Amino acid sequence: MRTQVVIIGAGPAGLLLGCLLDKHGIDNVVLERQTADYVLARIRAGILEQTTVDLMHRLEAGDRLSAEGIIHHGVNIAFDKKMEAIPLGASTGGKVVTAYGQTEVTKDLYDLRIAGPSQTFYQAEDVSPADFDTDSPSVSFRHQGTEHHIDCDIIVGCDGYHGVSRASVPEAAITTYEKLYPFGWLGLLADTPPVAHEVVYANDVRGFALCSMRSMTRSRYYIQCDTTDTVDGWSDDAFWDELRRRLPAELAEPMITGPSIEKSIAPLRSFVAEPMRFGRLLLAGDAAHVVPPTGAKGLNLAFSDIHYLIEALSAFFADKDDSALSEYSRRALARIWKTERFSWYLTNLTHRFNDDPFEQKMKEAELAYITTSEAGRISLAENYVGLPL
Ligand code: FAS
Ligand code: PHB
Repeated sequence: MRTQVVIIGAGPAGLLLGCLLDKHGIDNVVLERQTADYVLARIRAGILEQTTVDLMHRLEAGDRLSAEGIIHHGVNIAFDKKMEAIPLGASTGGKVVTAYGQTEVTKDLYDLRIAGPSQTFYQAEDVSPADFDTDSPSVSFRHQGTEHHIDCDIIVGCDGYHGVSRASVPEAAITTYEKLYPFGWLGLLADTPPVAHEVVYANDVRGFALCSMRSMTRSRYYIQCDTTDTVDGWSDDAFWDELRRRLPAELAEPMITGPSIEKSIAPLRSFVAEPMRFGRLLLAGDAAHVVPPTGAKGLNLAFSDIHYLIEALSAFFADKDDSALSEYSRRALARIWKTERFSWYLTNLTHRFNDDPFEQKMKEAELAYITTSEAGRISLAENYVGLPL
């Protein structure tokens, strides 16, 4: 087999890139190790920056998003049992964010992909990129018992934090930065009306809590939990009781609870790999960086990588212009590091994990500052809606 681009991973980054390459008439193959059902069932992110929404419309894959997405003009910060609203549009020239699950984004891209001209192999086993330090890279894999070998010009690793792409790069060629947080997020999805129209981040003495949604009848909640916690150790009732304890009365009292339709625990880490190009192998999305979900940035950062990458690949294949590919890493990392900072900042500010009384007083002062100062609110808003591309 031969193609121009092999994409490893059919998560949101891989599918977005595959669909954009189709639109640009660049041959490509996507290799995904899981089944399509498995990928489409994953419950993850929920808040989209405008740049992400724009990319979906650029592909004409944004109709359901326009119909079902919930526009948020603000975000809420709760502490000391009171809630402060931070307007987004007022201080960012009208920018907003949209509540629309990553699950739905992936489904919309999947539907577009399978209707397109290019091949996507699900349940691709032992995917192995090779010779990406030459002008003739290739990828081998097994599918339904048959060994395959694809010669290509470019390999893009969109295979997430645990993928094979970054792991295939010689250790001496890559530098990684990582921070593990001493807590996790226990998430619950329920067919109950959201307790608030816009996202609420709560810093309570008992720990962090987050109130979000997938629609006006489906809520998404998270509470900070110990890294040793297990889903089985949290009954639905225990989750709801703890969530309400961490919220101001104006939210806790009217909250409608119900049976969970999904419950999971996610570890929190900050991670960046530099650079993001190794000859003819490029990394994008969680394969290159991970943020704690506190800033709702993981999915959006994956999309901004692909925004830079499709420009570089179009120039490379149109004019054999390698300079744009060389610029990819620098352009993407500039936005990645600023977003890593915001996600790390908001995680530290809203979670309880350091018993140092002085640290706690600093957090309380910062919360008071960003909710009462125009400059503080603008800074939080411009990061939350997403920094310019
Ligand atoms: P993904 O990890 O989504 O996709 C990678 C794909 O590559 C997967 O389908 C995987 O099966 C495949 N793959 C891996 N290894 C392979 C191999 N060797 N061969 C072939 N395929 C391979 N972000 C938020 O903004 N808010 C959240 O609340 C949030 N919650 C999260 C919860 C969890 C448990 C995780 C893991 C992430 C969460 N994120 C959240 C971040 C998440 O949304 C990611 O940023 C987003 O999925 C990134 O998309 P991709 O880069 O496509 O990576
Ligand atoms: C979500 O809706 O899943 C969500 C919202 C905001 C976050 C993280 C996750 O910061």
